[in-house]
Amino acid sequence: MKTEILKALKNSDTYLSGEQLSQKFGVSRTAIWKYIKQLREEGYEIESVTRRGYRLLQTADRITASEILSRNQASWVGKSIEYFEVTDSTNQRIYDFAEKGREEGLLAVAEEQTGGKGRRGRSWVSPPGTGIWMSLLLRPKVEPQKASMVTIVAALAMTKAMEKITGMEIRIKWPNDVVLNGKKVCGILTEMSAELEEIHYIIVGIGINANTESFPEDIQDRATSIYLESGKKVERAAFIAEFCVQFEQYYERFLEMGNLAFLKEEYESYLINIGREVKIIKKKEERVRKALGINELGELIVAKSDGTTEIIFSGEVSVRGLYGYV
Ligand code: BTX
Repeated sequence: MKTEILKALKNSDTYLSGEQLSQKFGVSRTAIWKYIKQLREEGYEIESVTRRGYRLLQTADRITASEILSRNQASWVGKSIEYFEVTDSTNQRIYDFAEKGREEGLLAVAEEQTGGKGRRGRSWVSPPGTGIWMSLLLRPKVEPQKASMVTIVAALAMTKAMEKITGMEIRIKWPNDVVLNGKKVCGILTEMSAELEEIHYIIVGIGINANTESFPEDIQDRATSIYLESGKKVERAAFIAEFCVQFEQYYERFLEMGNLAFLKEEYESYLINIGREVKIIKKKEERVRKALGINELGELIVAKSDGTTEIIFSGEVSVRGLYGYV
């Protein structure tokens, strides 16, 4: 209801009276007033003038549940949203919700993370108000070995969404970095709770540097944002909604097929290292190989100098360009 009221206010260039809103939505004027109050608490500036009604003054770039839900055309991904002004990590929030039995498709979003997590114990810089820090809860009925494929699905869905929203050329650095002009614009961290033969749930955590204006010195050379590259601010809620639609399509297809053969070609068309030499780094050991593409499990296929091929599994290695991040 709150989302519907927000939509109505957005679509109206004039005042909407409490009476009009209460008739339109079939609830009392007091109920309307309560929803308006909640929207104000979420940061919306809603003017109210006696005998005229309510008017939305400005739509800040918010990523509240109402803001995302009013745009999300997906059928189940991100149709239930938990919003946090500040939290340690949205992956942690989804973990707690998952343990309480919450439904697949639940999305947690935060304006700011104080303990944003990267892979293998690394941290993710998540300042307030500029990025998109979100995590999605999934409960796929597939074997635990297939969980890493979900990361590939998410990376491709994110790339498509970003391409659509920005019109820019987006690339993927295997397995799951989304790259803009040679720098990391988005990272994905997939975590799982499983038994030997069964997945309880998967948490797909996604960090997107949407409108970030600057980065800490130690990551400046590798990190970028859509704003820094395009000079334009992104409407974050619309972006999240687009991702939900894209992800749902690819993910459902993945569940149907049971592997990634259906997206291999498309994923490879975005793969930044394809046909190039890359460094495969495993702990302190480095090997130089030529990246050929991915297989239907989402693993990287590389060639040695003698032409024989090797399969790289994402779990324990990093892939870098010969002279830098890509
Ligand atoms: P990763 O391990 O591939 O990347 C982490 C590395 O990237 C860091 O060590 C640092 O060098 C660099 N880095 C840190 N912050 C940023 C940033 N904002 N932009 C670009 N580079 C950065 C990638 O891990 C997975 C990141 C997932 C983040 C999401 S946010 C929502 C969810 N909640 C949570 O705690 N994590 C995920």
